Order: sequence, then C-alpha cells, then structure tokens
Amino acid sequence: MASILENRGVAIFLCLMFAWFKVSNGDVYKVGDSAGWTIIGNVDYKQWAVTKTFQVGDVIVFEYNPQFHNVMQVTHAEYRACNVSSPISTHTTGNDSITIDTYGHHLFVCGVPGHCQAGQKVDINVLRAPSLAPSPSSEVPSPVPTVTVPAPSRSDAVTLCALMQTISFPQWQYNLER
Ligand SMILES: [Cu+2]
Repeated sequence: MASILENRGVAIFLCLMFAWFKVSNGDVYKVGDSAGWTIIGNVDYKQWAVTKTFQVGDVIVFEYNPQFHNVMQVTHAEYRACNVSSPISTHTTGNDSITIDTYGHHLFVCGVPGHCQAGQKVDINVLRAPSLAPSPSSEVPSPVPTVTVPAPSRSDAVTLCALMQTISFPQWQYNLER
C-alpha cells in the first residue's frame, strides 16, 4: 500500500494544479459556439446564454468577421431598445476576449444597423453563488470532519488546498470531484 504521505503528495500536487487553473483561468465561452457572433442562421443567443453558468473570471469570446460585425457592451435600456449610440465599450477585432469580472448582467449587441434587432445580442448573466450551505454551528459536531464546498470558486479552490491539510486524502478527493 502506498504511504499516506505519498498520497498526500499527489493530492497536494493535484490541488495546486486545480487551484492554479481556477485562479488564473476562468472558463472560456465562445458566444454562439461554432456559429460564432453572426446574424446568419438565426442563432438563439438567449438560449445559448441560459444554458451556461457564468462565473466571475470567465472569458467570453466573440468570434466574427470584423467587416460585418462588432461587439458593443451596452446598458439594460440600450440592450432592450437595440440602442448603440453610446456603448459602454466597443470591440472590433473579430476575435474579442472579454473577461467578466463582476456579477450581474453583461449585455452585448452588434452595433451594425439592424443586427441587434435581428437577434445579435447576448446577455451574459453572472449569478452570485447561492448560499446553500446550512450553518453547522448550531448542530451537534460530527466526529468526522466534513468539508462542504457549495459552489467552488477561485478563492474556494485555495481554501480547499488549506483544508486539505486537515482532512484525509479520500475525503478531499471526493470533495474535489463535486
Ligand atoms: Cu452584426
């Protein structure tokens, strides 16, 4: 049987890799997937967005032909009205990576006349992690240390590494896989 120390060494390595990945790289989402950012094919960007769980740190990639499209971040009212007269920001490279660094709605439209109206608009909504974890303080302490990570995030990954030092490897592995 491999020594516990050996297992722990592997665990620490995997944990650090995991933490590094979560801290330095959010998930990358290409808007419209293979279709990209377009008006061809009537891509349902609303449907595309609601099937994703965006988190702070994620990168949203708009891929398009810059001769025909662009990306403008707009306010809620502008989004609804397809008003592109005063965008928050404008992206025009054809391969725009936008890192989402705040919670809430991030609203993007194409600024080419008629395109937003044709459906080239997307709402990247970053929800706050739900506070599902019941408070354990009032309950009878469990003899086995349990670690619940309700919604792993960047900082949770780091916390996980710290917690790992206090719990056995199989438990940690289980929790990592959640
Ligand atoms: Cu367009």
